[in-house]
Amino acid sequence: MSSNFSDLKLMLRPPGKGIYTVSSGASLADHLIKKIYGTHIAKGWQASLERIPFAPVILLGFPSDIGAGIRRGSNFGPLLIRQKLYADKRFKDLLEQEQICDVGDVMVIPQLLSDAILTKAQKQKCQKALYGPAMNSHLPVSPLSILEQASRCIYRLNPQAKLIAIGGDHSMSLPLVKTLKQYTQQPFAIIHFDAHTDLLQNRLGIDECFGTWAYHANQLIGRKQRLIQIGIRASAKSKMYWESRLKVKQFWANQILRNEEDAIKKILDHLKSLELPNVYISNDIDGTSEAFAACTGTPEPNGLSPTFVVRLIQQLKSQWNVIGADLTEVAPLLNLDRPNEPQKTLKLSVEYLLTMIKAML
Ligand SMILES: [Mn+2]
Repeated sequence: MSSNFSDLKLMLRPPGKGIYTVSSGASLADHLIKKIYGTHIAKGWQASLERIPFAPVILLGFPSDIGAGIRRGSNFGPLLIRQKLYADKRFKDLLEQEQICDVGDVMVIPQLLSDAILTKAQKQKCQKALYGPAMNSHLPVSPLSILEQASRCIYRLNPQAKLIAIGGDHSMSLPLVKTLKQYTQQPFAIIHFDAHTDLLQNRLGIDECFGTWAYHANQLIGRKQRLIQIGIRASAKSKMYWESRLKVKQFWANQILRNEEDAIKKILDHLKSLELPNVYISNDIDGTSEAFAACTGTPEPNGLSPTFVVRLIQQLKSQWNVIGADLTEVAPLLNLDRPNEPQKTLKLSVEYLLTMIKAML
């Protein structure tokens, strides 16, 4: 029990502090953290960690974009989304009612991806940098590996916990699915909103990244059309190719846009046919049309509408146990030249988070 707490305290940082900086950008995080904890930061964060065993929903930030590969910037997702989230009365109410606790950010060394591709010597050097000279050789150092271990610590402290993670690039969903697979007794389906399939087995020889997580997650949950991809519209291969080859289920954006009501019914009918009580939601903001959320690394036009995404998530709540969720690829510092961006993307991100949190309560 206590080692889970002490490990989390080493691997995580207070909200907004997972991005390492001593000068540029530091004031943004300082401003957020002052808003959350006032002047007693260490005490306030400690109190949040101590609520893990009792909190129905646990919020965790993943400020890393090294798993992405084209336009980066989602490392600023957790910080800038939280600025808006903490200003929202609905979120403040959830905090006050102790329905949710924010345990902070994964501490990110921005040049690292996963420990699996580090040399032993490099890992030791980073362990020393992150955790000091004490013997902490059991602790990982790369963002994806820390996320996996931190989520395990959280489930050990609270097996009923429902984790909601703010990214960060989409590679983050794989460690979360790995942990759920380990700690959830029953099989589960994944509702995956995205313009892209993310179904490569590896990308340029890298197994764990934004373009491959769904391939591995699909393997982990046992295929059988349990991975349900919604909003696909930028794929080199056809729907038939992916569905027959990898036994996923896809609902492409063009089909959904023809009749949203009918699409929701078809998706829920498919989910029912799986006869699984549990669902994980992975929400890549680029599943939503570029018109509503341009601040992302690979925006695509003609995508899902926010009302469709929200309504589908709301309907899941009535019949399924939503066991966890993530919001990924929000990159608020991209497309700053567009009118009203990034405020529009951030505002929508808050709506999506609140909808997913409510679906888990
Ligand atoms: Mn995507």
